[in-house]
Amino acid sequence: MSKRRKLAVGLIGYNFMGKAHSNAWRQAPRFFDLPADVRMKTICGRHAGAVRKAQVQLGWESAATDWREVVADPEIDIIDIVTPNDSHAEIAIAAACAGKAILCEKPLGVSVAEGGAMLAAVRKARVVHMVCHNYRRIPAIALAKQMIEQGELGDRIYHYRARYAQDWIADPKFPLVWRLQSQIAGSGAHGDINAHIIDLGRYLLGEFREVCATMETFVKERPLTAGSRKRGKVTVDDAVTTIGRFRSGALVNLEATRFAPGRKNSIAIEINGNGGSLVFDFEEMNRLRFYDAREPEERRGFRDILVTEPQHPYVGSWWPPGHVLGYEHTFVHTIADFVSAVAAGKSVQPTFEDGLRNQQVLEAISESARSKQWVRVLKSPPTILSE
Ligand code: SOE
Repeated sequence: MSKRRKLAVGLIGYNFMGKAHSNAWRQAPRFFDLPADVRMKTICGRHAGAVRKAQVQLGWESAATDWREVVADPEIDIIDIVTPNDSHAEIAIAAACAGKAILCEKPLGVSVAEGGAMLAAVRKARVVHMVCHNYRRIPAIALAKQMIEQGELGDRIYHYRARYAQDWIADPKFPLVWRLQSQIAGSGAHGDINAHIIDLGRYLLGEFREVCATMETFVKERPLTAGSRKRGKVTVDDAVTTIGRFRSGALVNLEATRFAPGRKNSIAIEINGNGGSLVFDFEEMNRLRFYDAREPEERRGFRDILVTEPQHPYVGSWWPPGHVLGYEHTFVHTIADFVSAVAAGKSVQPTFEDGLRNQQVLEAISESARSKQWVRVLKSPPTILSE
């Protein structure tokens, strides 16, 4: 009998996403029938005390303070990157050179150039690569994808409207954390949460053709740290609004903001086609609303699909119908699919190419906001063409 493979993981980073990913590495093999086992080998972070605490709490075998050591570890098969955005490229490229499979948090890098270099590196090394756009694997979103593909919204999509709204920095006294500094984050609400609804648009409806956008930084200076009198400049956007068009001709309306008091992590999506409409709201993530325009007129109306049936994507591995899932499950699903792909040596969406295409849309939007012009989204980036 052939020995079952065990994939050893090195997680670089340990804060919010570190927790979400650690939980997923632990849960994925417990709930999904995976072709390989997972070994949570090393967690890495710059601060020895904090990373040691995370190691114990999150259940990793060992802790390290230098990511290079983790990437060089011959026992490690997978590098999972959950660090601030400006370090994704360097770590991913080194991991690819070391032959590791890579899961990287979004946004892929801080620019199209970085994304292109990352994609070139993983292609050259022939390693499995994935960007963690976890919301693709909300069962209701995966169901929406199936329904669109099966033509339930008809054969022509008119609109994709998506709003990602948060309020965690709406208070002007909130300090200048790394997410508000362009040299680390690349951009603000744009790369952080607009990236998610761009990804969902691409996943559900295909590539963007052109965009026209505006951005605003409502609070231009903030305390350097909580309660401090010293202030620093906010160098990223607080909100971004975009209209655009997919290559299919469908129209796009996007809004991403961290200035929507009361909206904690709202992702509201509506898609309209000639056969009907779909509505999704992350605050009720186990539901998908569907209007079938082909039903007899007198019986038409939005129907509420509770996406907790075993036939629904991912749900069969969890609880009986009606026992709802949450945010953390989206990471478990992502990691379950990633482990299967790594074990089989196969590609898994969203790949670094998806990450790069996302980055191209992000950059076109930034360029439009800067120039106050419509901007075409590049079809294929020069870095890929010259590979
Ligand atoms: C912070 O805005 C954040 O944690 C994002 O970085 C995540 O990608 C998003 O899903 C939740 O909010």
